[in-house]
Amino acid sequence: MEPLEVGILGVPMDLGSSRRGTDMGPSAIRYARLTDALRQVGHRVRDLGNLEVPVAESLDAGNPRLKHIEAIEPVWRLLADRVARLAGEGRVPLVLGGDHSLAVGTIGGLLAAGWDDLGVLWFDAHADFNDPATTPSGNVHGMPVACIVGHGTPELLAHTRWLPRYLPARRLVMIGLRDVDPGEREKLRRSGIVTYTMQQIDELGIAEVTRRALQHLDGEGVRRLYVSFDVDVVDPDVAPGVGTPVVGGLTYRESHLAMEIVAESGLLAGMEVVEVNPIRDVLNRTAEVAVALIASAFGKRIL
Ligand code: 6HN
Ligand code: MN
Ligand code: MN
Ligand code: MN
Repeated sequence: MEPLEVGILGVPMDLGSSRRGTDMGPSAIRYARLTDALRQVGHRVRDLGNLEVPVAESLDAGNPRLKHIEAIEPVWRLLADRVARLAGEGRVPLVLGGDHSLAVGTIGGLLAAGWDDLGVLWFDAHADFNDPATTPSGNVHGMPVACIVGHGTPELLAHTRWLPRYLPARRLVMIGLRDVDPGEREKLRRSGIVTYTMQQIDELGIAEVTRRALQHLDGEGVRRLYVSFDVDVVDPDVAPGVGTPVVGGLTYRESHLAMEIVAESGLLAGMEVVEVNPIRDVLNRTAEVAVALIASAFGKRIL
């Protein structure tokens, strides 16, 4: 991989989740020596620090079907500005979460930067395609995909009016699904989003699935790839420090192979790693896995 100018941005947010702790994700990932790992691969790295995010205890959650949205939306807008600026400077944004709701800000920022050839690989145990009508929890980290592609109730989409446009649903591919809520299922099937469940990964193998996903995005005109990586896609035995663990996930090597294939595609233009929750971890194991995965996505090779 060519040496890149990587810009790291932390988003210490857990307002989109009902469990505290993902606000400490950026620190945990930095503590696992992220910049060293990227520099060893040959990239130039600049860490721009963290965004300022309100603390849950200082707020009222408000609407129980859209908790903390009044505090989350300003974070989205701030994050989108910062990501658009990074992209405008020719830097590759690397965003550290934080709960997955932040993806609306990062992807919104890339759209604002004029990335018309953008496609997204969404690694996640969950579909994150709920809206206030379907949510079982009221947690916004279960809704970012609905916001990004503009499929949701007007109440939800009212909070996305600052987006320059929505991402076409066919430019987002989900990999690793194994926990989809009943209300998400039909909506997802009709959405145009391409999905690969754990069953398909078991049958086809992660290499074939990742290649098919990239091939599909290529056919949609995607030339810049953004990886939204929810660490709960990895099996909880490997990555226990997450807010919403689901058994039956990717092995250590499957998740790495997917990132190695992403690197080989030559299309990686940005990445976020979200839902690392050090409070629930065994030592700092999940952040260490996250750093190893980032290194693979950014071109680290075994030989
Ligand atoms: N995440 N589908 C569940 C919900 O509450 O909507 C879980 C969402 C988890 C979200 O892990 O990013
Ligand atoms: Mn409102
Ligand atoms: Mn997620
Ligand atoms: Mn998830």
